Amino acid sequence: MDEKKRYQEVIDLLNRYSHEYYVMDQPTVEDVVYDQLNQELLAIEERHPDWITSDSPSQRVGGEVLEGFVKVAHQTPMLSLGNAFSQEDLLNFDRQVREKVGDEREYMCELKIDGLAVSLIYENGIYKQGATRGDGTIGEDITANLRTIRSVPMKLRQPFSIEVRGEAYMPKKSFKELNEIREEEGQMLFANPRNAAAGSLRQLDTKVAAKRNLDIFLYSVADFGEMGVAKHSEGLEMLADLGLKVNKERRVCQTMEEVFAYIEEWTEKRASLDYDIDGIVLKVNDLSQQETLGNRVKTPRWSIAYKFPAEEVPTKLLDIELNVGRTGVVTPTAVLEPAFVAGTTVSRASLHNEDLIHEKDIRIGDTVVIKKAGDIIPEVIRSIPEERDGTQTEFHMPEICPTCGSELVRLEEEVALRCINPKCPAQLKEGLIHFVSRNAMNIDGLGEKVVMQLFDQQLIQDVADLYFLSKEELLKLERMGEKSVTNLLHSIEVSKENSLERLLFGLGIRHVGAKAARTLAMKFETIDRLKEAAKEELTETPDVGEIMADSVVTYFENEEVHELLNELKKAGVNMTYTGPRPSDLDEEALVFKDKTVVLTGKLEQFTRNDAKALIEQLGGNVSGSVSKKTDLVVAGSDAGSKLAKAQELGITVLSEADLLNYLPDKGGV
Ligand code: 0OX
Repeated sequence: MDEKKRYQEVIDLLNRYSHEYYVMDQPTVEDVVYDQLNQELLAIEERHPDWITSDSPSQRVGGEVLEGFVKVAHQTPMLSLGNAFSQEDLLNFDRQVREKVGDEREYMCELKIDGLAVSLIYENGIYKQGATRGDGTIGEDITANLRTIRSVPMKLRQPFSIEVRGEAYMPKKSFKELNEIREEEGQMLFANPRNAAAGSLRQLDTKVAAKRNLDIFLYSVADFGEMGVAKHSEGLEMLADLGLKVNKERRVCQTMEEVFAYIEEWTEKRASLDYDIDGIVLKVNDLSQQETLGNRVKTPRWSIAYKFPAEEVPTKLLDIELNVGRTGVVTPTAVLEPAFVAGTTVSRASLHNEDLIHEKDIRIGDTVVIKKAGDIIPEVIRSIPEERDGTQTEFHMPEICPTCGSELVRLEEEVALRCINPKCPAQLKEGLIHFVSRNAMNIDGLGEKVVMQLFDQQLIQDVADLYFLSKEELLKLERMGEKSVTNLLHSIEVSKENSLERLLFGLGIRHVGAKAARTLAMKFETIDRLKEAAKEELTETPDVGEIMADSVVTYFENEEVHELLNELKKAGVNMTYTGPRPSDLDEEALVFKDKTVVLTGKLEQFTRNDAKALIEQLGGNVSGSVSKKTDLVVAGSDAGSKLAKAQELGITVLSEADLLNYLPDKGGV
């Protein structure tokens, strides 16, 4: 036989056997048959290296060493899921669904695989790109690492161009084996299969990823509607028919009773699965109903995740420490004998306030039960009084601040005790940490540890001092070399240009969060105008209530605040709003007012986020998928199915150049 033809035949056979083994879990041939064919493949490829294509099974073993991960923009945002923690939450979800689409709704119930959301792009049926979810808009290109997963087909059964999404995970067995090997080799152990999967997919050496035995389940398509199916369940069958691995434990339910029965069944059976699940996903099965329900910014309204109750673990309460926060609130914190809960070791947990400690009858030295609320925040749930041996002691809040010694006060209607000394070092420190943090002045290279050192060595007392730090002073700090000092000074310099809302938020005025800071900055434009604003003027601002207005007025009445602002001004810190300003545009300029706009293809002049911001500034809403409700589509180069769909539906298509014309400084607006 013609060798080229045989080469293709061998590839097809290997792909078929792989599918039977890795996807269907139903092998039809002995391992030796597979191995022989594989040898034959390698021999042919050695003779004809130029024949090797990226979909050859030989390409799965890795070998490529990457320099880093390239960012990729998702054409359709990769959504995540809202959470439900009780039957009540699920009934609420169902009620909201029925309010919008009527009582005739059915749900697909799926296991919630505890892995990493990924997307796979196939072009004409050939695997082209794999990416992580990232923030949902921009992820990382992990094409090579995902290729090493045997159940990811390199070629679909039909030459479809689709983007499928699913969860890459590490089976429990592979995780156990991996950690056993790592333990023998004295390497750090992975906390759970999820972290191990994430670590494996972030390997730059694809050979390492190839050895990690990862697996995948696919559960959606960027746009199921494009595949000509009417239901999510039909879409999943189609994915399976294409050769993709779809979890078979799914079930369509007509009533909430059926949904609860499914949840109960899997709550019991989850331990017997060979992969971790952390809940159940509910999806409205009808795709047109999904479209009616639509999406929030990051989560769909047609789907929700029920999370299994958190794992509860007993441990010892060794001590209760006191922490003084930025606003002076003194919080008791549990110091615990380290315990492993939901994937990480927990050794501290907030106890919130004295009343709660007494309500839960928690004493120092007790055996207590801990869990992670929402699987993230460690919490002491209760004590086990039966385990007391008489050495336990009751806890009482001190009357004075543990840091500065001034008397603690309980403000009206608050449970918390506060230190109201504005010069309390603990508060000043926390205030400084807040000032430089990401949502405030965003000073890179100024982490908590550096701020603490600067403060403890009395190099800074207030936030203005940051702007008068010298190179010599910084070089004296621990672990600060020439390079980090230069970088830090640069970041400090850059922060002077921040728009006013960052400064306002950073100052830590009570009750003024990041959002309110933006609203205030946008309305009053300069800090001097805000400083003079009367309470009435403040409460006229959207989102600003009485309490916040009082707090702002009181803050700016303070003589010390005036001095601080003068120092900041002297340092050259900007105190004017320079962010986007939709109110500048008159109504006529809002060219996209109330229009739903979809972005597709590659844009050269804009990042996706900038294009989105511009459209929103011009009154529009940006949506991820093209439907009858879409008013406009902006198509960059290489626009694919969305453009085709827009044309099919007769929707107006704009080019990137059209969009550029709307830029305020291009005279378009
Ligand atoms: C899972 C899982 C996650 C994705 C965005 C809208 C619906 N971890 O197993 N997400 C989804 O679907 C979401 N389904 C799943 N089965």
